Amino acid sequence: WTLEYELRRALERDELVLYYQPQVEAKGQAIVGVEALIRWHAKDGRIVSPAEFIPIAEETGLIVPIGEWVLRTACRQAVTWKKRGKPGVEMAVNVSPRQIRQDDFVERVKAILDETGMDPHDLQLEITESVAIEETNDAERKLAELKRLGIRLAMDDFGTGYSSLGYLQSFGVDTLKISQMFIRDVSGNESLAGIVRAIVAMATSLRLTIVAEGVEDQAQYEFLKSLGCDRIQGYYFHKPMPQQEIGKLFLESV
Ligand code: G
Ligand code: G
Ligand code: MN
Ligand code: NA
Repeated sequence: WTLEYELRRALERDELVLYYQPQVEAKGQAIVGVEALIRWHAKDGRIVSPAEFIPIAEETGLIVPIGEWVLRTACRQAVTWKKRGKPGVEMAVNVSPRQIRQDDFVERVKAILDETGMDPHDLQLEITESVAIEETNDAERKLAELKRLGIRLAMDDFGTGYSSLGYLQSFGVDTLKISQMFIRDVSGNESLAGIVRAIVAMATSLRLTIVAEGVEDQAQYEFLKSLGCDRIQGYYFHKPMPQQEIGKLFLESV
């Protein structure tokens, strides 16, 4: 498959880059975290969307080396920012079910922490509901081991999959990310607003940190803040941006 071949080469030729999207506190609007988001900038100028290549990476298994590169790069970046005097920013990294399925997943994550000097307390792994469905026991054990190191877990795109409350509990999820699917049209849509209210109420009673994703305007922001969402991630505050830009943003705010 050509895209598979090109993707394999992209990794070797350093065509993959990480962008970082800030997460702000709903109340004070301070940046308290960033999510690492992969981008493919081909040497010939083409930009391929992750929505296009991540599914292929998952199918072919390339997500394993790519995911490892993402984790290593994101940890390195977080350590660099911290050394330059920007502490307290949590780094959120997406991990795919396929990565977690590796027998030595825990060892690989530990090796990256050691190699980069990353403090596990600064790291959050974003998992999806499909992890819970596909490999319960095994994944549960591995994630519990990572949590013992201080790593936190976020359930990504909450509400779009099976959304089992049991999984939130058995996986020891710390953070729930409300899918942008619900946020996009929430203003003036009572049934979407009802879903979001219910998710927030449930997450609050489970004492989870709540992140609303895809917040694009003030009305959405005000609504989510009034419900008690802890953090906001979305274009209304910050788009995903390259390392240099976010470095500047941080230094201005220290
Ligand atoms: O950044 P953007 O909205 O274009 O990302 C599109 C999709 O790609 C999202 O579903 C996002 O979760 C996924 N994605 C982005 N970066 C990574 C990554 O590093 N690893 C994995 N597994 N998925 C990612
Ligand atoms: O990992 P996850 O599937 O949650 O990926 C988040 C995706 O959402 C990223 O691809 C990111 O670029 C995208 N995104 C972040 N903020 C916004 C936003 O405000 N609006 C829209 N449409 N997309 C966003
Ligand atoms: Mn995510
Ligand atoms: Na998401």
